[in-house]
Amino acid sequence: MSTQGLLTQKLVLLAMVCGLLVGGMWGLGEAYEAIQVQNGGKITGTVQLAGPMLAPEQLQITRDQGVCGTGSRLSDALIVSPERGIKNVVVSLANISKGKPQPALPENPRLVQEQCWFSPHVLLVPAASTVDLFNNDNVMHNIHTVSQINPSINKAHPTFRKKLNFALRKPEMIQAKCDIHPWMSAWFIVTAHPYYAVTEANGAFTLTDVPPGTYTLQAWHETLGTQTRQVSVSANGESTVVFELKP
Ligand SMILES: [Cu+2]
Repeated sequence: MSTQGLLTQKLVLLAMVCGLLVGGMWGLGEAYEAIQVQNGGKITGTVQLAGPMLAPEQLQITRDQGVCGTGSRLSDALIVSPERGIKNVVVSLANISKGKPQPALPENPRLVQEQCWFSPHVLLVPAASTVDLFNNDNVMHNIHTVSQINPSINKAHPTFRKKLNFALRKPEMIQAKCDIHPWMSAWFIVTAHPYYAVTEANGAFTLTDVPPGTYTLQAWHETLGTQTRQVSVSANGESTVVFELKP
């Protein structure tokens, strides 16, 4: 082979390695295949707070008090139940390559702005979906995301436009803020597959129709970070996992 041919071959190889590295880092390139799942199992469990009890942060309401309220409001970033269950933790299978299809949604995933608050705080969005954003307030909002994979969004949401929408195409966890009301915060979890759950107020989660096998189960919380566990799922079986997140 000529020197030039060798060089070309090396460059192609380098490009492939870089592509794999970047793809692996962001969870891309691991194509998910939808199949009919038979004898799927269930993973249930809870996410709990370990260590000292934590109180939610107090957020000061500093603008548009007529609509937004006065004083302070408790953040919904970290909500711990009396039994130490943590709400709004995203629990997902990290390395699943095939399983049930993403469910057909009756309507677009929706995020509502009401009394200067985003609801829900954590929204699961199947990749390639359109998100509907509602302004139920008589004040202007603005949605601002800073993302790495999807285009960032920065849109004013005046009161005369009840609904805005935008597409989120690729899997990524994206924080949304309002530049006008800096206490407003929410998360879009754009998913490549349907094995995602957001924990309830008591920290509970359930994943269903998981093909039998061994998986890495991941729990992610915006301030407490990520924890993973290996979990085996048997045909028609139920596996239970308890995560303990520490500050
Ligand atoms: Cu706002």
